[in-house]
Amino acid sequence: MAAKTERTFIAVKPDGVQRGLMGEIIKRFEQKGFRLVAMKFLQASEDLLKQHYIDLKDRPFYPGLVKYMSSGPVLAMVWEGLNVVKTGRVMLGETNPADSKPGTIRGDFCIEVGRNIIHGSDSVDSANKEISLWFKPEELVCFKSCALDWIYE
Ligand code: DAT
Ligand code: MG
Repeated sequence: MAAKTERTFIAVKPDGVQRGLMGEIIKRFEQKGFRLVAMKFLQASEDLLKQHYIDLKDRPFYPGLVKYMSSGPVLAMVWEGLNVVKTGRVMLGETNPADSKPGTIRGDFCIEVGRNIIHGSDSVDSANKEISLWFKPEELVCFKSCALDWIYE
């Protein structure tokens, strides 16, 4: 049961929001069978985004990345399920959309690495860090999905 409660942080970036792709992205995670735990639509502050991407602070694209991510609202979400971190990354595709296969979100909806429309945690550790950075504990919603017994053996 514990494995099924793994959680990941997914965010639709400002370009995904502006391009009207929020519903499509929510749909993919929902239809896959993952459970929504939290969601909020917000204009993230530069401080929050700097912290979110702190591991990349020495990369040349870091200032541009923070500027792009703060250029408009983002849709921040927490999704839960068996291996959701790894499977979520597979659903996203590669960091560079040019390397992403058709059928993945980045493979289907974007072209350049600096406008790759979606974020997903890359490990369980970073997922936990990102979830606590973006959400208060009381914003995470616990409920038993009635579909659970039809999704898991
Ligand atoms: P990911 O978002 O796939 O986890 P990452 O954590 O390495 O990739 O980088 C975070 C974001 O930074 C990525 O989604 C887009 C941007 N980025 C990464 N590499 C880049 C590059 N070489 N040039 C411009 N932007 C880059
Ligand atoms: Mg990353």
